[in-house]
Amino acid sequence: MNRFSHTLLWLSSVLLTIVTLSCCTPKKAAVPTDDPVVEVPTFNADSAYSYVAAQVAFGPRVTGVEAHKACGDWLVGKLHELGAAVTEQTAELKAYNGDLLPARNIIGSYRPDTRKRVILCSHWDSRPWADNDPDEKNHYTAIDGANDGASGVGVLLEVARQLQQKEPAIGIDIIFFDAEDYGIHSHDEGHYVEDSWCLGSQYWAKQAKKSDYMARYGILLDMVGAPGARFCQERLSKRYAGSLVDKVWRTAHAIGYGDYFPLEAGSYVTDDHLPLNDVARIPTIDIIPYDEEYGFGEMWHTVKDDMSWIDPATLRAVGQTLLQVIYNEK
Ligand code: AHN
Ligand code: ZN
Repeated sequence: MNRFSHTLLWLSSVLLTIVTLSCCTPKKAAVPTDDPVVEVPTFNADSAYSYVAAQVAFGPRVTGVEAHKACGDWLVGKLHELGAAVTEQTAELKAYNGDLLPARNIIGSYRPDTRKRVILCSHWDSRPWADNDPDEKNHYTAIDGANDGASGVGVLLEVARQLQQKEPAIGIDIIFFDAEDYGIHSHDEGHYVEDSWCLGSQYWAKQAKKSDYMARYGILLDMVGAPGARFCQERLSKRYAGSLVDKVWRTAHAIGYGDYFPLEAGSYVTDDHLPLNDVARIPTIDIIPYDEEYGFGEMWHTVKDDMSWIDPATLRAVGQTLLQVIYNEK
């Protein structure tokens, strides 16, 4: 062997080694991650629907009336039965018209021991007046609030039932706010008072601010039951908790509910998420179907807001998205 062929042999063996090494080195993408894929439970829309119906069956849950008291007791009992640690916050809150309201915020906590917490919330009271009804003789009639009130609570009770069956990696506080819908009657403008809506959540947020309570974020559900609902991205949610809006909408699209969650900005809505963001400083979003053309829908604050407006498919789109989000938290 001469010197030249010696070098050639050496070179080819080096090359072979490089080729062999490079083809056998695992690619980065193939490295297994140490995060196991989480099994997310399946939301039962019929169960959620039955929880909505059970609330509506009490009659209008106007803060202070008998049906409100009875439904509040039922909610406390239900959360307890579903394995939550239940606490109640009661306060006498003054409505814009001077009515003194015996308000109850009802809270069901899962894993109350951990500091890693997420809030899921909805209001449970129903509006005392159908002031948006096309028929003016209904303007002082209380509404069923099947969509406006009971739908969000129904979805959250089904989430609670799932939490009882499978413990999440984080703590969850389910909060049912009272006296959201006692806001100024639209034919009573002479009585204008600021912040007449969301009295229960305003109270809750003030107490939370005084305590050492904290949560990573909150998700508010409002009117999540109507057929074909479109939850555009409410603007205060985007402003206060933009990355959470992205996460929730991305999740809805990933599991096939993109039609319910268009990637479009909605309007600014004064709702229970405002005091949570502004006073308690917990980044909170509102899943609410505001539409530029139809507003909150033709049944909004009318006597038509009854069970005929509740579609289990919409409850499922919202509930399954919530489960997907919370079971993926660490
Ligand atoms: C106002 O109409 C000011 N806010 C809408 C919040 C709401 C009322 N949600 C349900 N009913
Ligand atoms: Zn309302």
